[in-house]
Amino acid sequence: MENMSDNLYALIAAQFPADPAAVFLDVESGPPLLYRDIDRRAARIATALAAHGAMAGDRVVAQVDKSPDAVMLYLACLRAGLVFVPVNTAYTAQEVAYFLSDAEAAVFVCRHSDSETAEALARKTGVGAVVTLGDGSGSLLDAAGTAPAAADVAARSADDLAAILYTSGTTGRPKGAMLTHGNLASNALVLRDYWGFTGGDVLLHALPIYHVHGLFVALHCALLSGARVIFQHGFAAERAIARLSDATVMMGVPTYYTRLLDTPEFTAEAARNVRLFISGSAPLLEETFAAFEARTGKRILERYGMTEVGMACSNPLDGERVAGTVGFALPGVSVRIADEAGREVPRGGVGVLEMTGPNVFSGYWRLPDKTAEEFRPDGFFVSGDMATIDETGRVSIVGRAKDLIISGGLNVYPKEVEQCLDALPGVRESAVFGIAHPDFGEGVTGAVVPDGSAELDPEALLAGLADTLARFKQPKRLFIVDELPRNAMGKVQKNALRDRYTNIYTG
Ligand code: MLC
Ligand code: AMP
Repeated sequence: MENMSDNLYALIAAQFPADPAAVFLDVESGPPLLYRDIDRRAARIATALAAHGAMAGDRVVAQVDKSPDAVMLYLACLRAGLVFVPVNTAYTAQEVAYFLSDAEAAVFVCRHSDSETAEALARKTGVGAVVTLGDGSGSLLDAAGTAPAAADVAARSADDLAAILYTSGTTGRPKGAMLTHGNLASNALVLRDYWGFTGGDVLLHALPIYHVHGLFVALHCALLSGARVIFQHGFAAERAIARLSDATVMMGVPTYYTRLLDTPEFTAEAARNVRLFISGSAPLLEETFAAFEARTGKRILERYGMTEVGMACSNPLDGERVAGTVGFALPGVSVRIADEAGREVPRGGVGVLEMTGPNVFSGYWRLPDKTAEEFRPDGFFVSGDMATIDETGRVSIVGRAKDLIISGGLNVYPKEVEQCLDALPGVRESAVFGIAHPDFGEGVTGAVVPDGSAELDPEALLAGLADTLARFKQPKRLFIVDELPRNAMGKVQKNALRDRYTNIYTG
């Protein structure tokens, strides 16, 4: 039975602080967003979306810059029972077209500067309406400014969709992970309590808000505790350091921590008020953990998650934080290590990490076969990460069963990049792989075999990817080779390529 309180928005609104002056988003310029203004603004944006024909359950695709308005758009979608589909602002029009048509978007919210391209995309993909999120004509906020507030929070059950987040995959074709109100609410409550968030916390937020980390993990912890958020437009070490003394918690991908450590102004004094530095989305090197502790006297808390499951494991707030591990399964989450056939391996053994819990997504949007492939019959989701669990239950991620590169906390599936390279004139085949990179953790790297029809130039090949692939997916280095190393079965040996190019970024 539907229960209004299963709408995540209702849970969030129930935690708004009583203090009318309480700040939610403390922005770099302009007035802060106060907690007391959230509901009225969300209700008005909800009305404006409804005026464009968006009804509960419809998808709203948003490719917008990080701003308080973008956060309000998310909250308005929750409130109205709309399914929020955030899209990385780095994605090209070609990439976005896929999401728009696959999600059958009712409304596409874009940047003002993209409105012409967006209109064309919308016509091509059958999207109902295109609106912008800024000043000027066609702005959703203009319409919302004069709109009456939508009356009620939409009734939603825990199983209703709150968001779809697209992740790529080993087939090179993006798939939409369906996250329900129940998934997001359960994970948010667990994290708030596990990490000890209170209304006295101040969160330094420099992450993008189109992925799980910045959108759900960070913002939900703040919203469910009435905490203040120092809301920065992207990560820059100097700007982060300038506000760090006001913060009690910081969340980031490992690149944020290595960039802080590369900045001499980042000192123990600068970090003194921060009770918790949290890292995730990519492996935190043990040397980074150690250097951070040596510099600040604080031990970074590493946690592990995925778009499909939110957060699954975390080092403890009070107990020992061990470098190179991601801690314990969070309350309510069960984890196990299995072999390829799904048989559990003995404690201490290495295998694929599988998990289940109220946080685990309800499947890939309109891909029931793909969904079935990634779940075991007893409901455990197969992560594709290689891991081991020690006798105390502590989990360490030791590798990946999936062919995936994580660059600066962003996933890049080699297959997708290879397909784009292979489609360029003069290319017979290609292989894309990750090489250790001092800033991004892994640098996307490619080897290309010419088909002999033309002389290939790495620069020209990279230019040929500009319109098809987001910048962060484009190889940082490309090598022209006579052939790709293969094993007896004809399979490309990416390990051999990784060995061949091992020092190209670290010198
Ligand atoms: C930007 N570039 C990247 C990149 N980000 N290249 C590779 N990998 C990245 N992650 C490109 C830029 O387009 C630019 O290209 C060049 O690299 C240098 O840009 P920059 O100015 O140094 O980049 P910057 O804007 O500083 O961005 C780097 C970053 C950012 C690390 C700060 O990517 C970031 O905030 N990453 C966090 C991503 C995130 O939130 N992940 C969570 C996913 S959720 P050029 O050549 O034009 O100069 C998830 C689940 C979980 O994974 O567990 O949390
Ligand atoms: P995404 O699909 O963008 O949500 O990325 C999820 C992937 O990020 C996981 O499957 C892991 O491979 C990786 N990941 C997230 N957190 C960690 C971590 N702490 N250590 C190692 N890998 C991580």
